[in-house]
Amino acid sequence: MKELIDAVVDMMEDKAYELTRRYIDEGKAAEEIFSAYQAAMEQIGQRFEAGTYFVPELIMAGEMMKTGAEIIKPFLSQEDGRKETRKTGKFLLATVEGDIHDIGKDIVGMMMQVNGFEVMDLGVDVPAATIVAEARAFQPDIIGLSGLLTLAFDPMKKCVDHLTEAGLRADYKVIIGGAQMDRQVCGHIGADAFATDAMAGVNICKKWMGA
Ligand code: B12
Repeated sequence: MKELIDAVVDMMEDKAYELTRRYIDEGKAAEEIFSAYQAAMEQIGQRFEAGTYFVPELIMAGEMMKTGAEIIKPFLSQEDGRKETRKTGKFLLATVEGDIHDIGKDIVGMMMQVNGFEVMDLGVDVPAATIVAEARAFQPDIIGLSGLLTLAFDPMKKCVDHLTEAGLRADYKVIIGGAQMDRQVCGHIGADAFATDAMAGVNICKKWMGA
């Protein structure tokens, strides 16, 4: 996978998609190809922090990740092998207010669908009040909040607090996700669980649903 990671990190768009398709043709697991993109994003983030990459590179990286995910997507359901027709549960998903990162969120939404969840995706930069209102309407089993910025912690907490104030907290499980999440952040926000990768999140949600 190193060749793919390097191609993404070096912004060699065409080469990255060509390798993605080739790996799929060779029968490599879609999950593994995903991980390569994620590893590349990690390196791009480090270059951004070090001041050698700037916002245009982040934007380009975002586009590459999305296109890569589109190529991989059809093979994820095949990989699952047993496309579930039974509904696992209802999942409401949003990137919280102040945060516009949506690549990870979209992957989570996609993985949830592949695993039988009915997903409602509210998009990015979604205020807590909107999430609570949409939860009342959609009646999900689980609310998934995404955020990549440390600045997203407070809006996530606000969302959980709003649910509590509305007397709805016990009605939903809340899972938060994003690379920065850990047990301590989860406790501060008052979520039921956290995940730093999509599959871990899916497994927690499936367990909650007894699936
Ligand atoms: C691409 C990118 C962007 C793109 C986003 C494009 C898009 N459409 O999403 C753009 C250019 C817009 C961007 C903007 C900014 N970014 Co940015 N960005 C990134 C980068 C390089 C990759 C993120 C990514 O897509 N990763 C790949 C996905 C697949 O991984 P993921 O998001 O972690 O998602 C996985 C898991 O976390 C989990 N997950 C995610 N959500 C959820 C939700 C649930 C419910 C569950 C269960 C799981 C789950 O599952 C996913 C799949 O496995 C990261 C660096 C990094 N290493 O993360 C910086 C990074 C997140 N950005 C950063 C910053 C600072 C910014 C800006 C402030 C830059 C600026 N000066 O303008 C702005 C903020 C804009 C805003 N208000 O949100 C910092 C954040 C630092 C911090 N501590 O807050 C990072 C960490 C870079 C860095 N090292 O400094 N960014």
